[in-house]
Amino acid sequence: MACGFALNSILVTGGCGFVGSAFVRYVVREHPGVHVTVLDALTYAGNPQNIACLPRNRAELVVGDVCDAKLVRDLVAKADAVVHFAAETHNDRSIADPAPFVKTNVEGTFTLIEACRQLDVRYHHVSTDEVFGDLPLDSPARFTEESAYRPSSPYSSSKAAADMLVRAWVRTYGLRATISICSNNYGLYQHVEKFIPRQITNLIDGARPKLYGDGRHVRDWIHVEDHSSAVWQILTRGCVGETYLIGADGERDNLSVLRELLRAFGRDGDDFDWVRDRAGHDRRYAIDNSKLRRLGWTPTHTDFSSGLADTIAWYKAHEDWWRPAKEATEALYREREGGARGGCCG
Ligand code: NAD
Ligand code: TDX
Repeated sequence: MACGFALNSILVTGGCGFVGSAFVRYVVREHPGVHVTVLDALTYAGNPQNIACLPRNRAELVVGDVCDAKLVRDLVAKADAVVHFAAETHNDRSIADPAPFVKTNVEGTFTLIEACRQLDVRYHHVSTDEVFGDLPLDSPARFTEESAYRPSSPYSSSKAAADMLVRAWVRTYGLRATISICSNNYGLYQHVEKFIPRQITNLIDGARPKLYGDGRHVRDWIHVEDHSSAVWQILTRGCVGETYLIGADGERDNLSVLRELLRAFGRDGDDFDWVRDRAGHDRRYAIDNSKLRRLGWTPTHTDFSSGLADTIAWYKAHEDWWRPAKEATEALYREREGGARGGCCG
């Protein structure tokens, strides 16, 4: 399988979301010869402000759906490569209403890979470590490229289904594709529904953070900038047909992360609410990133405390960005949590 790839023009789906927009900003900043076309449906999670600072001659936004086969084909025809971030991404939403997850994550991926195979365009698929299900708390095991797919939630099963389509298109049609599987991202521009921004914005508002279950669930945190550089490395240096795991050795349990946030706001370590656990809540994720390191990638934002401090500072300075989504997000959470107490103290 061929390694190494040069490009002038890329199509990035979901480029107005958290991770996709970080990638677009990264490419515009680090790779001046590359033009980016963003295809984004601007769902509740997409915000054009995330890329508004970029020059129009470098990054152009097309508002549309990845399930729109004609639009997708027209855009793929103009690109040297496609990087597919667009997805429905929140586990809690997927439990409440799985339909959009199957539609966007499975049918959207199908639409893109069909266009890429018909036009013979290089395709990079962005996936998540949640496709592997979870690991026990009391074991040093980590996910590798050989781990079995065992997704737990409607979200992760729709992502796993999409990965399977890509793998089959590689083998059957020779689609020139790579897949990356990343752990939990944190950083600027993350929607306030997700764990870290939800708690930061609660603390800014003087409200109590919310912790699910017993708080011992472990996530392997990576800064979104490191995810961007890893995707670029795989897109340009990765071997077609291969899957690469992305992670930065950042395992932390939710209670420790929450206590670090409370400390940063000068609040007592117990000043939060235990709330009802997520159904099917995965216990632990952990990534073995050896294969990607062998490809020449190393994470640079490895000081989690300093990354978290920068993230807090950004949310404090950008209330205009997150405020419009906050109340509606908390209203959804109030419905989900229904006043119930958590598994630990409830
Ligand atoms: P996000 O929810 O912040 O953004 C998703 C983006 O996709 C939004 O801009 C939204 O408008 C767009 N979108 C949704 N449906 C669409 C459709 N039908 N057509 C076109 N655009 C559509 O998500 P994110 O956290 O940035 O995640 C991006 C990708 O990275 C996803 O594929 C996700 O599975 C993967 N990923 C995320 C993380 C993480 O921690 N955030 C970790 C690993 C992998
Ligand atoms: O209020 C909360 N309290 C809480 O304890 C929220 C919103 C979450 N949690 C817990 C649940 C998880 O154990 O925090 C952890 C992180 O939750 P999320 O931010 O919802 O992330 P997670 O479910 O781990 O999935 C994330 O990482 C992988 C992204 O949302 C996915 O899109 C990505 O694929």
